[in-house]
Amino acid sequence: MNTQELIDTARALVADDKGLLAMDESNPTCHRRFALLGIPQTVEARQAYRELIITTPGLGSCISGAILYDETIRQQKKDGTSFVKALIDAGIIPGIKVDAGAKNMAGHPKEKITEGLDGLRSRLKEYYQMGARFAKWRAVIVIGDGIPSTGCIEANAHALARYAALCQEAGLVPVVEPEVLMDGEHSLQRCSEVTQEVLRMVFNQLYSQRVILEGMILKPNMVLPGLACSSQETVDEVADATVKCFLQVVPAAVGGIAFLSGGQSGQLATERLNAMNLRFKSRLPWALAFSYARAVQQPAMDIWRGQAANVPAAQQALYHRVNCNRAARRGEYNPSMEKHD
Ligand code: 5MM
Repeated sequence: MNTQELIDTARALVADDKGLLAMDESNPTCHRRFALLGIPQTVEARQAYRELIITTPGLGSCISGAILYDETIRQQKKDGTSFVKALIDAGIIPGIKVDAGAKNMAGHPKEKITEGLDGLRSRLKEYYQMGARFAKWRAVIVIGDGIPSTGCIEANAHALARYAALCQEAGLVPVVEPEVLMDGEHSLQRCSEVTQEVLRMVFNQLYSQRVILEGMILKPNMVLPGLACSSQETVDEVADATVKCFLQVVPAAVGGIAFLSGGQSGQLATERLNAMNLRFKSRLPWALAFSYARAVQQPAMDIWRGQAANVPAAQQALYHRVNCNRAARRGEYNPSMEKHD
């Protein structure tokens, strides 16, 4: 294991106020999003959409790394250039989602366990040879009556730590993603308690598995009230609750934090990230960055709708969102940017 290479990659992923672009939707997720817009659910459409993203002019000025999916990392642009080379040429580090998805957890109704450890060592070796320098694994935690259970949190945290250790052995920076879902009626306070409990367990397990914290990135949820909660806190209240929670449980050595958007609108995900950086950046031990999928891609997909003629406008919409999020990393985003880029 080359520890310095891992640390350098982790640093590069959060350097220059850039963020990660999550474009690792599995085919079923990608198809669900295509279906809503009447886009054909075919390999050709998936290739065309991913080429649109990767060739967005200026993408590399706001995005440090792109998380690909197994199909995507093997694909090429129409001119034959591999997506991996196109990303590297744009100054973007290729990454890869390596979990096999969140499945129903035996004995734990309504809870999920992420699978994918079997054979992971050899898959990571292949991805490294293909040019990936970081990887991602997502665990899903649901808040509800009597859940999450300790058994679910423990099992997911253990899998995340086993995955992270294997990544570092293979020279890949692990992006560790324990996502507490927004679905439900729970309060912001409840989300904060659950997020803290989950992160505590995750870092205990990372420690047990001897993961080098400087050579990893944490990809967490923000601390938010459930989507169906009657009380929806302000942007500043969310920023305060999120930073307060993380200061309690995330070790200062961690290479960086890159939030998932989790179903927030593009603008709200930007505003909340901006508020955290505006209010706290100078006092935090880690960078607060972004690793959004829906919150940066959705406007572009809505414009594209599978039509080649819409590619330039869709790329502008994608660039606009990543540029707003880069501003949010500096605490310099202003909603007026939504009208005049
Ligand atoms: C939570 O999802 C991750 C971040 O995306 P959002 O910013 O939209 O929340 C994302 O990387 C996610 O892990 C992949 O899109 C997952 O795709 P699958 O198809 O595995 O659910």
